[in-house]
Amino acid sequence: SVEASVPEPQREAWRKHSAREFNTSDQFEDAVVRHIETTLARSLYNVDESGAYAGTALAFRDRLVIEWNRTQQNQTSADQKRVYYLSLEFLMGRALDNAMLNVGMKDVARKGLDELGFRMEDIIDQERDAALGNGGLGRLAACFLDSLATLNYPAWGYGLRYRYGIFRQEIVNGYQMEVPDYWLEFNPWEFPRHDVTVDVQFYGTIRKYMDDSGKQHTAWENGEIVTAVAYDAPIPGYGTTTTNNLRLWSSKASHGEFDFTKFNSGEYEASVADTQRAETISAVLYPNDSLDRGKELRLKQQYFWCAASLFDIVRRFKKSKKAWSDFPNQVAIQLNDTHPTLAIPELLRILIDIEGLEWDEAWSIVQKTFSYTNHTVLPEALEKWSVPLVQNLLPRHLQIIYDINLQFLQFVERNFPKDRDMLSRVSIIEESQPKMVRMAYLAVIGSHKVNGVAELHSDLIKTTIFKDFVKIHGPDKFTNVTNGITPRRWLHQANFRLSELIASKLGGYDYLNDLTLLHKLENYVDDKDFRKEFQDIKYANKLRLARYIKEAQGITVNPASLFDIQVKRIHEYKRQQLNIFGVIHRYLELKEMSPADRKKAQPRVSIFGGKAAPGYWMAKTIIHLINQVSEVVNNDKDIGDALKVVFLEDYNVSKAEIIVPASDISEHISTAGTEASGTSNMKFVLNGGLIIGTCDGANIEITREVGEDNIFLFGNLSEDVEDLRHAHYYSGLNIDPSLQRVFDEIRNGMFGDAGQFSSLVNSITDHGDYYLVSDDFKSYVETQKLIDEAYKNQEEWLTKTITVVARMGFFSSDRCIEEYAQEIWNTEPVVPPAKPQNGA
Ligand code: T68
Repeated sequence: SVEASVPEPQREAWRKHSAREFNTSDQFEDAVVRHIETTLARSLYNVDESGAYAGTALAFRDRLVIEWNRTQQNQTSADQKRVYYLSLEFLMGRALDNAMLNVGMKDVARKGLDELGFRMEDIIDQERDAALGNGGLGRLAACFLDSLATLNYPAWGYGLRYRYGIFRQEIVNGYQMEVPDYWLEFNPWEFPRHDVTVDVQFYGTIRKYMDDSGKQHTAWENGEIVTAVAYDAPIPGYGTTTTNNLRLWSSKASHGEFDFTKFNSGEYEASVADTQRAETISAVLYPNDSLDRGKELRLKQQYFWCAASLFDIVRRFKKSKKAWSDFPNQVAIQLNDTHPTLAIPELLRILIDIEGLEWDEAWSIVQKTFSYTNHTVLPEALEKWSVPLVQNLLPRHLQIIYDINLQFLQFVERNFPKDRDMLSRVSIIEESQPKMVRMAYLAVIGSHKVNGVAELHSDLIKTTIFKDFVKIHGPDKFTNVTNGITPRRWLHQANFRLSELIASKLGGYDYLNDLTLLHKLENYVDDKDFRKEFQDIKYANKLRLARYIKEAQGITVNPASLFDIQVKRIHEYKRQQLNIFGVIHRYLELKEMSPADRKKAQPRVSIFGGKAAPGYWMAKTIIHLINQVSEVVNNDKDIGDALKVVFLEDYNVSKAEIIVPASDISEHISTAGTEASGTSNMKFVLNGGLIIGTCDGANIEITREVGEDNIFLFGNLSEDVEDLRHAHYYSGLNIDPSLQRVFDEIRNGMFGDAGQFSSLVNSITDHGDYYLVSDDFKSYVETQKLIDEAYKNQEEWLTKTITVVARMGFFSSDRCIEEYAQEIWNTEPVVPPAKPQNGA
């Protein structure tokens, strides 16, 4: 704790021995060798790259820890409002390269490692990804942590320390297989805090009682207790000493290893089983990215994490001895989607049942404290929990939810007496069989602000899922914060040569802290040397990816081809099927050409990557089709370099860092109105790739920034989607002959057993084509033609790619964080303390 302290007479000794930071490569080598020889008990006779990675990571960790402690002390004494970002997912990727960059000692480390006989790149490559997330939502949380620290906001992330992150994807005979990701074997970045624990209750009973003064109380008791143990990881900012905290909770049985009453009465196995049941809570990340499955263990995870985090936040607040009315001035809690919505009734429970506040005061504190980010309008992804399930697991919370609902519905009834249906439409409780708790409604009602993640998306939530709530609460409660990405990882780390080139023109790396400075690059669009270097960098990045493709998939691709990349979770709404049908169409056209014409065609490599949720058969079928097409096309002697198809196994953050800088074109082709924002679209463009995309999510704002001439848009607009679906239902589909041909060839077995793909093709031809593949196919294929043509003019293409990079300043996650801080959290940065001399 911050108050506990050594008495003054002994402090001198502490200061004298206080940890020293390495500053030279010599000191760095000292630290590495010491860690390898003592912490790891290895030596120069048996140290390999993994050992050198461990030694390097531990050396940098030492430096981070010093800044981290200093930051935490400084933020506590600054006594300002803290932001708590509650997210079930933090898709962090690797930490070492980022730590080196932010600590600012990468060159020192490079030299040191070289002297010890290792290559920096190989060492960085030894680290496993921290893959505690599914996709965009989890990676957004990671970018936000980076920006919060960089901008000196006092902010903590709270999440779960899963023993298994997102599964590792293996492709066997063209099919996805899932392998558990046990990532904790060696994780130098986390610090177990065995002294920071919270006991979390489940099940149990409710007792109402009256105290001596006649006041009514409610107690929740006799439940099962599971202990949450904190594991902390330092989050260093770039260009600042601010180092924030990411606290992840791990579950374990309460009261030590075993229930000793059972142990003593001979029920040894039962005791071990209890222990394992407790540990199961934080064991595994659910791998569904846009589907709500309503599993009890998932609800347990959510409550376990919310209860532990809230207890921790309240404990910290109570140390300040401030009045409860000050809570919202000290604490802002951001709910990353509805996953942490139970934090709302949990804070009410703490304030009312434990701290003795009245409902109205507690409710006002809650609403001022929370804000909620929505990431989807897809109905199947909106979280609902069955009332009987919640009743059993969290009986007190269900009561509180009913109380919130009652107050809310009474308010609605008073204000909208004529709209009778409104009550059932907006009720937190859906009157179905069984009844369901609508978590998004609870999150909206319990928050003071609700935001979408791109302009179109934020407009859509106001006109669709939250339409009634706009009427009830007024439009000001709803706002937009368009997503962003951290340029440190997604430009400087992933594409160092480009970052270096930019810095050489902009007079240094200030642009990494103010991405809008990129606009100055437009002055160099016609600069011959700049153009040459820009182009060389793109080629080198493509070469690097080509090498990786060869090594990982055994496929030879020509880096001079147009690289067309779609990497993201596999989902029908993201329409990888549209892409692969387009590839098949291209293949059929190439087959028909004369060899001379084929030679003239623009060579292309179609690259796919992404995981399917293990139970999502259609997505798995799409992966299978891509792999089958790859097999046929890549082995067709007629085709050669004119077309290659690659499915990159096990797409993750560290692979994205290789893939993203290598695109000529990337695909963001969701059915209009379905992709809330997308963030990889921003990453690709920031690295000088162009987009083929629909008018969806952040594509629209990217278009506004880069200009319509510098993006390839196609397809129907979101306002037409409903009519088109209606037309499919009542007048049938309109399948373009070119698409029909693709279907015919699939059904004729060109890509193997047609039965494997019938459900996929039939979902379009016979089952309504919900995602409008048939409506957009023609325009998609035509736009791909335009791209082939445009790419042939390499000079114009280059101008476009330079121009788009210069215009991407808006999409930094730093800008997002400033918007959240000003519009939603009402927080200020805390200036980090000056570094003391001698590194103490
Ligand atoms: C994504 N959502 C959006 N969800 O799809 C994407 N969902 O458009 C947006 O850019 C991104 O969020 C950031 O705002 C997700 O990634 C999930 O991963 C998810 C996980 C569990 C349950 C539901």
